[in-house]
Amino acid sequence: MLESKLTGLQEQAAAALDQAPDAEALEAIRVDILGRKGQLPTLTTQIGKSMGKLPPEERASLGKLMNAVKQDLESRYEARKAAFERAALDLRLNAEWLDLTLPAPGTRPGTLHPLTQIQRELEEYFNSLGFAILDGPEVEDEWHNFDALNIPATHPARDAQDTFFVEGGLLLRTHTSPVQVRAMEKFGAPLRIVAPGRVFRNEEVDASHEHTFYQLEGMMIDKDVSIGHMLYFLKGLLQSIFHREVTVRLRPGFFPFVEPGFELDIQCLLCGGSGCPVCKQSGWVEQLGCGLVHPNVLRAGGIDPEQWNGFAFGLGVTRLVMMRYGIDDIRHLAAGDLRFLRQF
Ligand code: FA5
Repeated sequence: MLESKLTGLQEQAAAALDQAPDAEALEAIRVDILGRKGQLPTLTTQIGKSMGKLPPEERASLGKLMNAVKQDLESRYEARKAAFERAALDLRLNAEWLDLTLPAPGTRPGTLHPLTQIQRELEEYFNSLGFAILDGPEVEDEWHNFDALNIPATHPARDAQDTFFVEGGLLLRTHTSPVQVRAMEKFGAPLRIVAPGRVFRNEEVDASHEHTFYQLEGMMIDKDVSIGHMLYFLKGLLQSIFHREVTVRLRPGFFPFVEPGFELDIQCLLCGGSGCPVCKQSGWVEQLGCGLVHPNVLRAGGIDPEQWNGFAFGLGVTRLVMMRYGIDDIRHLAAGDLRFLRQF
């Protein structure tokens, strides 16, 4: 009677343990059958109590059976538990598996900054027309930045370019025009040069004004150079950058180092001329200053104005980049934000 109860429990518990669907269910079955107050301990206590009444051989065989059942169920439990643990480990290993022999994912190639790209295009254009490309110092002296360009210390034009002065009478160049003077000093006439570079002004920063920006200076000195020559090169320059017709406007402009002097504006390509923050609602964006080189400047550069003349221009490369790519705020170009720069 007690024996059959024991084997009945064994049969039912063995089936439950073997078929437990997961680790949680298995644990619940263990508690129900093998736990301290589980079915097996309860039955064994019951059997223990009535054992005294049994003849000794029966007592011994019942005792053996009790142990065998307990061992059987415990080992089934352990086996099932180990199977679940192995499966969980396999799952994790599969998910976390890493092939260290695979080649590393390729690094993304960088791109040139749009300013560099346009600067190179400009250099290529002028180089193809026989202009040399020059560099000049960013920390300049007053002579090259102002005096030699016909802007003496007392001249009000000095105020037009709010200047960062540094120690020792030097300054951060406010334009690339000092390279005109350095080129004349070094090479004399005739001369065809362009000089790209960074310039600095103590400016109020807004959508179209930076305190640090890029210009490209151009100068040609030869015999009988006219405004017609100058316009030929400037139109070619814009054509080479925009690859399409752009509407330009030439208006008189005052720069002490040219006579006559002009400012060249292009119709704003961001708003098509209807007005926006970049063109300050005017429809036009100032791109460059230009004119025929003033005799005083030729003289300062050691060139005889009776024999030679020429034109010069100073292009705002940063503004040109804005027009070319439709960039609506100059500050994007200096910020170094890769999300912005990766577009180019
Ligand atoms: C000059 O700097 C003269 N040196 C140009 C020149 C050279 C005239 C040779 C005649 C002969 P201006 O200050 O206008 O001129 O600046 C030239 C260009 O630089 C402007 O047309 C504009 O495109 C750009 N520019 C001027 N100020 C800023 C600024 N704060 N931020 C961005 N671009 C600017």
